[in-house]
Amino acid sequence: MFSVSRGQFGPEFVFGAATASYQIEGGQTGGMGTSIWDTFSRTPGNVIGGDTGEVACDHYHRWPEDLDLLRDAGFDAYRFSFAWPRLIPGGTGQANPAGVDFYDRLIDGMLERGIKPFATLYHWDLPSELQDKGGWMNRDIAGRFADYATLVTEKFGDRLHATATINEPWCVAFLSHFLGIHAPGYRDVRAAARAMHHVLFAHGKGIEAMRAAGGKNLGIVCNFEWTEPETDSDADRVAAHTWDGIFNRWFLDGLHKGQYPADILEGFGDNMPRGFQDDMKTVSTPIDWMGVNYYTRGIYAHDPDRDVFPLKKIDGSLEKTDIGWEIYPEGLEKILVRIHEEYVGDLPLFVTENGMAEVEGDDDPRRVAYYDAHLQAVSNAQQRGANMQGYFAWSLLDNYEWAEGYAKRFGIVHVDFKTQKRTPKASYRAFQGMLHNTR
Ligand code: IFM
Repeated sequence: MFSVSRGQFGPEFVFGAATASYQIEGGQTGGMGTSIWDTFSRTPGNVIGGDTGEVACDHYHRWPEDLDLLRDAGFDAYRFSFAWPRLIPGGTGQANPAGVDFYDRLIDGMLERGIKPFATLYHWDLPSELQDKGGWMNRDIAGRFADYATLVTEKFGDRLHATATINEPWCVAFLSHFLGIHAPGYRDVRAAARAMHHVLFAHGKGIEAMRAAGGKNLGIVCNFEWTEPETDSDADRVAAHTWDGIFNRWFLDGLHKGQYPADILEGFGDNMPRGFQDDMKTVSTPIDWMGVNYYTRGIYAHDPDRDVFPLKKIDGSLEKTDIGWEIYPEGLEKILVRIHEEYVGDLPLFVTENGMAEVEGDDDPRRVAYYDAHLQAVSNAQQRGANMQGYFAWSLLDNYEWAEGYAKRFGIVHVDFKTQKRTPKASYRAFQGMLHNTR
């Protein structure tokens, strides 16, 4: 049971659960194209256990059961993502009819159950043919993304409650092009600098394209981390500030102030795409809401052995989740209040992902406590003036956790990957209890 109550968030507040296409769909059929995650995951050494998303949760076939789970829990909304290669197999050109049919059925299925569709256009499954042309390193991606955004708006926009362009642009750009942990697995400062800009430029072009096509309620979903220095030394403070710049300020400043932080631009140096300044008006094109994904805090120290961005992550001392992330609900309140006070004022904010990896099992009391504490943090931020409009649990189902494969489980519903049987966990019951109780 949660100690928080539905009523304390206000009558309009939206509760939902989130997933992403590659992590749950499987069903690589019906003319679907391949994505960077298909090839990255099949390359030995990239993913624990060599796991791929080929079958995942088989949501492609089992979606009615999954939507029933959302409805029965009492969720108001479902945050899902479109697979670009399912809708446009090569990334450009005509729509794939079987792909359009699938999302037609899925969206209509939500509406029939009284669930609001919150869509994301891009949750990391880039069509392979676009990667062949340089992917996020190539400025042309912005135009291709805008075309895709237009197609989605024309086919589904009238039935979508809200649409986000990109999920977690930091992961798309830095994690995948500087740290090399996610597809396409680059470890290259020039690749990263380009991707860091092009992902936000594509976001802006996507918003413009959707608006022109009549799309409504448009936003972006960023992940944020509360960042602290290991010690009070000047060097550690600079290190933490730099990480805050790479992870948080780059996206907040770019989207809401139309400029990138000077310290991070200095780190990227002349690797930034020439003339990027001319794109900043597009990057900061007004949005209707902002999504905040939050999981943990990060502690950073100076690292003299590194040339570009001389910092390193320090292992924190707080209780950790099964993926090794510290549990720090205070960070969510602080991030939300910071975004409200320093960046967006009254712009509607949603927590679009929050949750924890826990060892396998249906009884997950630590996850119940995690959700309860983070929901309280959202409520506190609301009391402190942030215009909080909703909260989405990550995730509805145990699913494909990217480079961690199927070993790390974030679901409030257990999935037996051999039989595909779904079993609600205690955390699902906790949401159900709160959502059915209108006090
Ligand atoms: O599983 C991911 C999701 O795809 C994006 N946000 C973080 C989650 C947990 O790592």
